[in-house]
Amino acid sequence: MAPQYRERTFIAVKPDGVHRHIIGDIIKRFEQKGFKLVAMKFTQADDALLQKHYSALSKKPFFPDLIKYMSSGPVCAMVWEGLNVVKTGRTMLGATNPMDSAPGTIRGDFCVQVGRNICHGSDSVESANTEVALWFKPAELVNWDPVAKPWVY
Ligand code: RTP
Repeated sequence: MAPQYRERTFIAVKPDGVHRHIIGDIIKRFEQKGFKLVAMKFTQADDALLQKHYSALSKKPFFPDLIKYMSSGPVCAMVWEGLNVVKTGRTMLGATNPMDSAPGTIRGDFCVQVGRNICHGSDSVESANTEVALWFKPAELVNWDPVAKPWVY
């Protein structure tokens, strides 16, 4: 398949999304959009992993609370693939602060506070590649061809 259709992003349902039973809805949105799931893992992330994942935010005043929140329960970590999946995935999530997330987006539909904003999505292709490599081993990424592919592209 042409490389532009092989773009990948890292999406994670955060502990509040898991506790509120929203994993299925988030998967459904990405599937219905036409993206392809290539990896998924239900896991309790430790502080070391989360500190690496959010290293760019380490100087922010909310960093300790962010690590505490993200380690407060399991997360559902996923890799999704498809044309412009990084940018489109961010659009589907909505603005970081749910106060500004449009209705119809995941955050716009399911949450109210920035410190409990349900879902993570990579913000660039470069971050996506780093995050996928941080959360998954190469052997955990499944290469497969969905039957519906000719109708999406
Ligand atoms: P994420 O990485 O989780 O997808 O979020 P993002 O790119 O939309 O936003 P970012 O600025 O990277 O922030 C990461 C997460 O930190 C929490 N946050 N809390 N208390 C606060 O002011 C504040 N600001 C950000 C949110 O959980 C945000 O998603």
